[in-house]
Amino acid sequence: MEQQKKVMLSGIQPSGDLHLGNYLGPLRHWPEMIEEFDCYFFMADLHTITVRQNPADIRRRTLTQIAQYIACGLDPEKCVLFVQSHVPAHTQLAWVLDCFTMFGELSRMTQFKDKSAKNAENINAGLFTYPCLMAADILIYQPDFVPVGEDQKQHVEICRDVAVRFNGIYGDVFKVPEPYIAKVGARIMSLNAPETKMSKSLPEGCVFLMEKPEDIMRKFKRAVTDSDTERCVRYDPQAKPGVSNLIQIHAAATGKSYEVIEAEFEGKGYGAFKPAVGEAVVECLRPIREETERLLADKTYLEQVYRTGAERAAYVAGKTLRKVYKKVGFLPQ
Ligand code: ATP
Ligand code: LTN
Repeated sequence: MEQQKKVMLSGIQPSGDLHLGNYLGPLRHWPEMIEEFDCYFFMADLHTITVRQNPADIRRRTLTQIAQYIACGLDPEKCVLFVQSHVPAHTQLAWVLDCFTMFGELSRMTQFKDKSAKNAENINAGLFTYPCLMAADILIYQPDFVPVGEDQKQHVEICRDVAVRFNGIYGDVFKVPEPYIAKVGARIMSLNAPETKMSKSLPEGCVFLMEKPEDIMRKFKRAVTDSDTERCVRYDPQAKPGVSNLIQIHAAATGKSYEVIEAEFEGKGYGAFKPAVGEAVVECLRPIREETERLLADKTYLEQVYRTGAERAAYVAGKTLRKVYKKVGFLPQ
């Protein structure tokens, strides 16, 4: 009998253009998974409106993100690619999960604390219950694994807690998924502030996937290195956060080990190292940018991809939602 494939799911919000942190953290690993697992990858557009957005930007970024997913190697024939808002079962399940998630649990979420500190004038209910929608995104496909960057681990943990709580009351409805966090690249730091993670909200320290090679080189040449007297290329995140981040980026972009990189730049200093990392990144991103541009010129193809994806996703999501509705006692239609 053919063994059933394990299921994997992940998404990224189209709230900013995709950057090197998104790529070297989770996205780069997704294509390896599509052969081995049944994979669902989506554009988490519903999540973006917890912060005020320009509507035209959401549309443009969502479409670009689909093209980028494909350009990074996610073959739409081999995995399910879709837009979150095209599958209403996510929000339907989210409401149910809202009622099984505690105020105290949500108050402890670091992302909520960070984002509400940054947007003090718009601490809306969606920002607070965001983890319930994320739990619904996940649980509705019954995945075994959720590949994300380290900063999302807490959200996957609350999702597991809610699933266990729900299963404890109604029986085994949800599979309890594991977060899956790659070691190299799990946390790419900002190029000009290596103590904070690379993020679109700090654009000078952030390299975007669609950025021109000359802009990428400029950002790497200006990258903050450390003020220690040693000035050698050595991986030591405590003493040398800036250089260690660059080593990590080089390693993730080229597949070389930290030791090989250290040996390659022994005695060469930061002046030679920074442009070399820039070049490695430019070469790593070039095929992705070119393929994304090619795909964006073919809107009909992209539309067909996300329509088919939404149909396939809705079929699976509908099954879980019907089971949940029945368990909680809603009268069947
Ligand atoms: P924000 O600026 O709102 O924090 P972001 O730019 O960090 O957003 P997200 O949409 O939150 O991007 O992240 C999408 C995915 O990329 C998540 O799985 C997240 O863990 C991962 N990720 C984001 N930034 C990094 C980073 N610097 N290093 C590694 N992974 C990252
Ligand atoms: N919260 C995530 C995006 C996201 C997600 C998900 C990731 C929304 N739903 C489900 C994995 C699984 C973020 O901000 N990066």
